[in-house]
Amino acid sequence: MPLDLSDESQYDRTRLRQWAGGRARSAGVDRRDLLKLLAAGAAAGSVGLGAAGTASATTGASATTTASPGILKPLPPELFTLRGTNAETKFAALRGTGPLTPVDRFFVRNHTSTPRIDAAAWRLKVWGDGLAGDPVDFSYERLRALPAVERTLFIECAGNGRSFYATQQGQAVTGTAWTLGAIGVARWRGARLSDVLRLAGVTPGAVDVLPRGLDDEVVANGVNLGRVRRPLPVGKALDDVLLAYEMNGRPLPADHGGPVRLVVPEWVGISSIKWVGDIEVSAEPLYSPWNTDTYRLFGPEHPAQGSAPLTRQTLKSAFELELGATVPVHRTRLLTGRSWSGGAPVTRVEVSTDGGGHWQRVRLHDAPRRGGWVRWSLPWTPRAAGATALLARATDATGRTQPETSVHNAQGYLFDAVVRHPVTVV
Ligand SMILES: Nc1nc2c(c(=O)[nH]1)N[C@H]1C(S)=C(S)[C@@H](COP(=O)(O)O)O[C@H]1N2
Ligand SMILES: [Mo]
Repeated sequence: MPLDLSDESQYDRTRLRQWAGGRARSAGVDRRDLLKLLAAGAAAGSVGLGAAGTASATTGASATTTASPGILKPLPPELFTLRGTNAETKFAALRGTGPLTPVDRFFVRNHTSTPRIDAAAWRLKVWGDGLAGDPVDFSYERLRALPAVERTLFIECAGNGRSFYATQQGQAVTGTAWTLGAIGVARWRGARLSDVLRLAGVTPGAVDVLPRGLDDEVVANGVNLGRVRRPLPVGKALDDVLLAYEMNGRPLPADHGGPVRLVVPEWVGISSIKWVGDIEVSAEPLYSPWNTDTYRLFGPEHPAQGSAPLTRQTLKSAFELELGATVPVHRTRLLTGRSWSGGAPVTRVEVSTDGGGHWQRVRLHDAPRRGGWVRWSLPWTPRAAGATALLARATDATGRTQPETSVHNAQGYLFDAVVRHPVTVV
């Protein structure tokens, strides 16, 4: 039976074997450099590329910075927490905002900084030995003239929630110390990547596509990793991926990849390459640092060479309230929050206001949707003063519920445990 590479698990197992056996090609990084990095990573017990431009989450206090990152939009402190080159959305700032995250509070994750790219001069070059012929160029106008699709989807960093490995589970991880705000949901409008690939002459022999950003090259541990890029299996690329040029009804803002970015439904944020400038279509399997050294699970709980490259995001819930908020006793307030998953729609959410002793099912305000989130609410009247924890626990359509603890991995990806949200009743 032929391999079905649109099946993620088959794809992952296959590519992992090929890469470990030296049969997948390195896309743009010298193999000696990769081996050097892998050796260094193994010696350190983890792989170190995640350290580029990031704060360590190994300490209880999540590191934040006030230095101005290379982000163009305003980052007022009531909407964002700055973390290195990145800006995390404050969940409290989402209260009352509706199902879509407004652009003024949508998180930004930049490996380097936001480039300014003129849409009129922008070109997308599609090339590679997985095409029938020569490279094909698409202008912004040509892309916009293709049939447009619109979808409401989250983009979420694979490391969202990472800091809770340290603060809640006492485990060291590397990478940006996000709390839960490295997610946003937007209405994306764009062309289908499948239409572009077909117009470019993709052949049945194509295996991987490699979209690459026009932002600066990334240097980590003294090694130039080149431009941000991560291979996608051709099955996913031809399935539901967008080349988005609008976000929430407006031209895609520069910080979110304007003029054009990929939006890869339900998959880890790194798949959704911003400022895409070219796409290699390859008849050979490809790897880049973003599917070998990072965005895989490493550590004692995982295979020695690491897990398969990450694909889908996991299950999470967050309250629209500051961590450590102070709330008055005996006064009823409406607790609000959101739950989401890249696996299946969230169908049930339960909340505990007494540190996990009792749970109640909460009212959902949105129909469960793939690739989106549901808003929920619960009136709460604190009965006694003192410190407590609010917990929210989501269950998806497959019956999967957020666990009490998340399986550790060195780079702190895919945190899915129920978060204990501290509050003080006064
Ligand atoms: N070209 C490029 N694409 C990129 C990145 C980047 O730094 N450069 N960051 C990735 C990561 S890790 C994430 S989580 C998302 C973040 O998208 P946002 O900044 O629009 O929220 O973009 C992805 N695409
Ligand atoms: Mo990310």
